[in-house]
Amino acid sequence: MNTLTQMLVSDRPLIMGVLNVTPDSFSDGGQYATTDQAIQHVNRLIVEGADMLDIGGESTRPGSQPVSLEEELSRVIPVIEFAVHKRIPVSIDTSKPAVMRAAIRAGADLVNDVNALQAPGALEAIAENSAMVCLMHMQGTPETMQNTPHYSDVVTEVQAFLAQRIDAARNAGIPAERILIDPGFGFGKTLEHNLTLLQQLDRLLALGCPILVGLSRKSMLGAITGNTVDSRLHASVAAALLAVIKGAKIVRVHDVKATRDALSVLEAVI
Ligand code: 9MG
Repeated sequence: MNTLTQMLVSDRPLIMGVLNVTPDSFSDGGQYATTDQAIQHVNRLIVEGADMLDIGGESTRPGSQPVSLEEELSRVIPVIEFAVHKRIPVSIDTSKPAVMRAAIRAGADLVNDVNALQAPGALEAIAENSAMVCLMHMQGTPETMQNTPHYSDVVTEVQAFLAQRIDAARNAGIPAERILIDPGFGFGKTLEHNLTLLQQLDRLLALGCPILVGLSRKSMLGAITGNTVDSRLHASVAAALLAVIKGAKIVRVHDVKATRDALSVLEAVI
């Protein structure tokens, strides 16, 4: 059993620290765009108590533009190699099969795919390796997803999509123990959709896979509090705690230390 698998079977909620090696991600765009800046941030996230890191080289924020394979690889691979050397489990945030393969070769333990392995060759890239995968729900694409999100019943539809992607993954030869799921807060959802999903997150537990959520600094928290993206720390911590109480196993966060402290209090009580 590797470190990530061991952590997943523990009772403890896990913190995934976000590291966007990009010039344009929505809340930290440009801060860690060079390899040196990104490596310094790896060290900081580890000191603050991250259980794993999610390293991405292409922004998925609403309206973002795709980047080339070469550019994405040059952004993420040196940072993954450094994180692996520091012995922290690494997730690669990508939807490109070639990046998945290169990241796994460099030591990544998890592929975080906001496109749920729907790209041609993505299922095979995971099936032929032993890495885990996170299948996330999104309505539309990052370019267009916030234009007119629409659902008759958001929880039922997200659940049905994730069930279908779990089936596709299993049919491709990926065992259930290697699959995580994520409702995709903010990915083709209005504030009301996001709130309904958070209220009813525990319904997704019926799918039998650990739940990962990303709420950190998202627009829904800005809509609730009126705060700009750089002032959403407290709302992000509250949202992470709520998600864990509603059944999330992993919270994907920018502010690791504050989330770690809040989860320590929660764990001391429950
Ligand atoms: C890359 N990324 C941005 N937001 C995310 C979220 O909510 N979940 C996952 N799995 N990845 C995300």
